[in-house]
Amino acid sequence: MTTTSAQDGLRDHFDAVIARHDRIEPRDWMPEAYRSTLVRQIAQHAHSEIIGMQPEGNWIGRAPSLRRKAILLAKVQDEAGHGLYLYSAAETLGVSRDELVRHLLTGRQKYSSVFNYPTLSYADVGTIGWLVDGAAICNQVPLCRTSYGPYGRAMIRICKEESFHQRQGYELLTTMMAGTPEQREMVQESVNRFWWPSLMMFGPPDVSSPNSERSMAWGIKRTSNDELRQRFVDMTVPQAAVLGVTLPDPELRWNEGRGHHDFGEPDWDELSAVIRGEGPCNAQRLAHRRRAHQEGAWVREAASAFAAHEGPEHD
Ligand code: BYC
Repeated sequence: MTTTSAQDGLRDHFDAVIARHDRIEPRDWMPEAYRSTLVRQIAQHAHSEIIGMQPEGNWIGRAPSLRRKAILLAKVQDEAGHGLYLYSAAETLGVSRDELVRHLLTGRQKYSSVFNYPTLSYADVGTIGWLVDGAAICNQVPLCRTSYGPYGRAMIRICKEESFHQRQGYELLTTMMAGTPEQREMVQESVNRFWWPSLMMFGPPDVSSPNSERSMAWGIKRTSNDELRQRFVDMTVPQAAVLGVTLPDPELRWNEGRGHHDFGEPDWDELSAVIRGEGPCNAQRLAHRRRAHQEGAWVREAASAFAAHEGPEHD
């Protein structure tokens, strides 16, 4: 076989795996653009989990009871775990975790826009669980069937934990809604602030999503941004009714003909600005992460020195 026909054979194998919705594995040949798209998306996802620890972590020291504190601590720790599964999945594509962390800290790689909004009350812990984790589940369940094996397998485990997170958020809000008028007001105010940023988590509309077409052709993404956003709205409206909160969108109504809810247009200029680094907390989130990374330097050095001392079998 000539080199060219060997390469054709590898490409045919890749195309056949994608066509039958099967998995590409780390040692399989893959087009460079497929690899770099995966690194971009998985890294962005991993960074989101790590930066996503901050808004809720803000409330650990001020949780209203020991029980709430234990729940919140466990949840925030889970997010760290998700980040680690995802960095590991990205490493199978030939990038190191050091490199990915450097790209986060220098602002070269992104993380989800939703974590650039402040958490102003304890109700935000519940709202993030309900809406932000709820949106994450909608987005991530189809990713369990993504075409890259290590990413799909990481997502299966993450989704199980995310659905638990979503329920804890909903349970917290249910408890607050059964409390005083001030507590109910806190929940409504929090939902008002997080509703639109949650819809923006799914990315720009399909017509202005530069990556969607290729990512869907490769089976990296299984469902489009708009379709997932619609799924999330349809899932959330009845939950809001049970909770007794109003979703802050005057255009939100059931459309019998479509069999879906119609809803208003998110402010796409706001999403672009937050992605560009101009959201209310972008600078604070990155500064905090850089400081934490610096403060953890001695732990990384000690672990490396220990591994070197113990020999390669302990590396
Ligand atoms: N925020 O062509 P598009 C969690 C970027 S964490 C920031 O549609 P794509 C949790 C996009 O990267 C949940 N950037 O892109 C953690 C692209 O820019 P580049 C995180 C955004 O990749 C802690 C450009 O805009 N989940 O669950 O096809 C506590 C054009 O967009 C955003 C994931 O990361 C955004 N919202 O689709 C609680 C899921 N939207 O990279 C909860 C995995 C778009 O070309 N990721 N951009 O410069 C995905 O599913 C996809 O990457 C997206 C975007 C749907 C987000």
